[in-house]
Amino acid sequence: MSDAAHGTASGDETGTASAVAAGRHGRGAQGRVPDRPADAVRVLHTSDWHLGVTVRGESRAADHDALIAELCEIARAAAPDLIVHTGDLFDGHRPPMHDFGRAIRALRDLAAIAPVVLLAGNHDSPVALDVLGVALEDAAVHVLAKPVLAEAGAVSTFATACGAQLRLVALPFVHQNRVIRDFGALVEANATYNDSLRKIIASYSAAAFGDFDPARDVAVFASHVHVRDAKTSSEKTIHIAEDYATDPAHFEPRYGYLAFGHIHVPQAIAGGRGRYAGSLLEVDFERKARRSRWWWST
Ligand SMILES: [Mn+2]
Repeated sequence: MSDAAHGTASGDETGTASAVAAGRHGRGAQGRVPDRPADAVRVLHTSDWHLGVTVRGESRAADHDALIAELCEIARAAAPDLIVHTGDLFDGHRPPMHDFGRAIRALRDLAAIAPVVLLAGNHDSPVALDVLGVALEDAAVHVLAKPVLAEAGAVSTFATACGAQLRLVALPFVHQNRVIRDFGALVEANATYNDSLRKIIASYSAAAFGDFDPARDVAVFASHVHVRDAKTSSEKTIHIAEDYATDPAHFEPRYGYLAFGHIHVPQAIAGGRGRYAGSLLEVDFERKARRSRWWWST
């Protein structure tokens, strides 16, 4: 249980859906989620749904429906100030129409509980997410379909139940071959990916902390990125080679919570300052099934 003071967001409070349902983390609202200190900001963090994925030729749609329903139930009980989805909403660049509908319904349901920010992962097509954003224009869903310069919408501010201002800094997946195209004014052509990310993150932080008051504000950084030292599952490692890993030191200490997507194994990262929420369901098929998870910071 976190005792996060006003002005901080802590990633201490975590759990699986089953652990929450069993009340292992304390008696919270409806007996399902932990109590929140009156002066804490709460962010529900989910990631890597991979809607449309098939495993050995089998659709996972029924599993997605069940897990999304469970997630919505937890969100209702947790009453977060913000819901962050850190990317790979879809498994493919051309999501099947029924998965597009599934995404619209799910995000609309979540947005009825708290504002939702969705950022693109490497599996997401910017065009598909742009269209999704159009379909959700009337809902409290902020879709970030591709990385942009800091001043073009990387930072957004949300009111919270405790009166703190929540400042969310969101960086969608930055493709290694498109760093120059997306951030040409900021990075050098011969720089390493990690060094380019350092500059991009620094520019985002400069925009976020310009008038930041730690007594009043809480800052959260969200991204679809491979952070160095992340533990990966046995498959698909070619996409997440350590050469392209981002140094956690790039995320300055004023961030109260770091919300990451991309690595499917749920885990604490960056010295415990952040987390990979992990994939909603098993998409990298392994012999030993792993439980789907999500996290929140209180
Ligand atoms: Mn993924």
